[in-house]
Amino acid sequence: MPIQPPLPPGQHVIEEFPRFGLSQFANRFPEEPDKVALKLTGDVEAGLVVNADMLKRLPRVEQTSDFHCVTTWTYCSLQWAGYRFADFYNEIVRSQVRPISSVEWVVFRGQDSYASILPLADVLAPDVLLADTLNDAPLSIAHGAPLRLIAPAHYGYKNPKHLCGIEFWENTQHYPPASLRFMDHPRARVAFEERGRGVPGWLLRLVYRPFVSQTVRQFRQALDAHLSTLNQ
Ligand SMILES: Nc1nc2c(c(=O)[nH]1)N[C@H]1C(S)=C(S)[C@@H](COP(=O)(O)O)O[C@H]1N2
Ligand SMILES: [Mo]
Repeated sequence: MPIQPPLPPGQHVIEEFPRFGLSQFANRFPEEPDKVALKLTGDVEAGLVVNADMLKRLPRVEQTSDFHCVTTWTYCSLQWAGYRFADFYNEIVRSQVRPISSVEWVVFRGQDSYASILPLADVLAPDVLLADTLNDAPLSIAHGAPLRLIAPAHYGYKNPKHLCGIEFWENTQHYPPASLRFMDHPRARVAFEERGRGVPGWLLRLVYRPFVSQTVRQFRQALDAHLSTLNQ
């Protein structure tokens, strides 16, 4: 057996990668899981809608990373592929959208109306991807079709699925958190156990852990029901 590197604080490994999230999103699904249409707005000089062909001009990258949910589960060694956010920013955003120089925050929005925010400096890290495949297959509806953010140094809630919009802002006033304020740390770095805001990470472990199995079940049942309506 290879020696496993230590897990981040308070995490444990699970054997299946679940569809997961806040329960109010269990029954929401992308309307267009096959079509990339990323609306870029915010404190910018020009808006732009980016499609799959525009992304294809960027270098493709592959990356294997672990995925850490704030509720304490970790799924190891997922193989994502897509585009580096930094390449997307440097090649498309800087030249065609032209954010004002004081932009510091990036808001990511999903087709299911989920949203998350991260500092621009954090999403320019080389391991942050706009991913469109997982383990060599196009992203499924469960895991983020058609495109999702992968930011492995940050908890799962900073990795929005079904991306349809990215906004570049000077401050955080345009961002309504999907969850309660204490649940939404501005950076949410896994290594520093930044699970939430104003509450210690070790305490949130204890608060969240009891809800994991029922959430997994709820998300699985909702997906099964959704897929059966699609197949009718
Ligand atoms: N669009 C969207 N993105 C989302 C969520 C969601 O409900 N909707 N849940 C977040 C949370 S809390 C987690 S842990 C991960 C789960 O990703 P998975 O369903 O691929 O396991 O997605 C994140 N991104
Ligand atoms: Mo999560």
